Amino acid sequence: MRWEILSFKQPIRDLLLTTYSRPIQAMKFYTVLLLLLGSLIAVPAATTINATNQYAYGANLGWADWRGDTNSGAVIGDYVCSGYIYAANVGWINLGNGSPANSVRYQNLSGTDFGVNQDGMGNLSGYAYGANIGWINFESTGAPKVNLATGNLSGYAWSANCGWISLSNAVARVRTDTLYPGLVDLNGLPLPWQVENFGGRGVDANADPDGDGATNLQEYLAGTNPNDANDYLRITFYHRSGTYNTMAWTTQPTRFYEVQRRTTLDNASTWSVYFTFTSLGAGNIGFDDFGNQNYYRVRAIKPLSP
Ligand SMILES: [Ca+2]
Ligand SMILES: [Ca+2]
Repeated sequence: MRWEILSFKQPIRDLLLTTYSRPIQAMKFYTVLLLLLGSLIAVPAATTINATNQYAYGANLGWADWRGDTNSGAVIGDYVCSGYIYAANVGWINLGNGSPANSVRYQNLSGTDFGVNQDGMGNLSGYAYGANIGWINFESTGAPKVNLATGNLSGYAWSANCGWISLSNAVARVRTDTLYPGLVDLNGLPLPWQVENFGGRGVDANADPDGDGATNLQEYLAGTNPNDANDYLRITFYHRSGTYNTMAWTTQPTRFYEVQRRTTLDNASTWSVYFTFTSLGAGNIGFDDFGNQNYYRVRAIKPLSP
């Protein structure tokens, strides 16, 4: 039996990790690794908040509608939040203008560069502002957070004037349907991701500066570091015993993974989804395969993509 890890639409050199040979096996077994390219353009949404899960609550504030008037409601992003929450008792609350001065996250050091940040793991921090109630602090004690798998918000924000504001409770919660990636260039790379990883715009999506065989766009989609040659999506283990196969791959805690399968590598055979994991960061699978020849690949899925 022989199996290989191949790249798709990439030089084989860098991803051809291991080839095993065993004597006299009827079945040939190949594994193939691929990152699928996602959509290229993200248009700023009027709000990302779910239409039936939109209310936070504060005892001294009452209900706060994160969809606002829906045209300028809250936008929860990969890097920053923006838009407005509306509470009947205190009026509009501003989560930030969506354009942090450093193009990545608000610094919250001045009244012109304030807002609520998302740290990439779902944790929310920073300041929102309401003209009638002043600053609202998203900080560690209240542990405000967006669940990257479900979009559900949890924890509390603190207002000196209104006390704790609950983002989820027994009867209502705030949920975001998507995470806004920021302005996305035609090459598919969001502006804040480019600045965070390369210090500026104009990054070549097809380049591979760390030489690990994954392009910058593939690294973005897989949530890996485009400047770390040891960090890229790859199948790391495969073993077959009888008809039972076990396989493992590198993971990120911010990604879902999907195993796909097809019977040949030519275009007459289409990839079909073999198994999709519903928990973030799942990195291995065991399964029976009775076929004569199958090819497998692992896809990283960025959750809550617009
Ligand atoms: Ca790379
Ligand atoms: Ca890398």
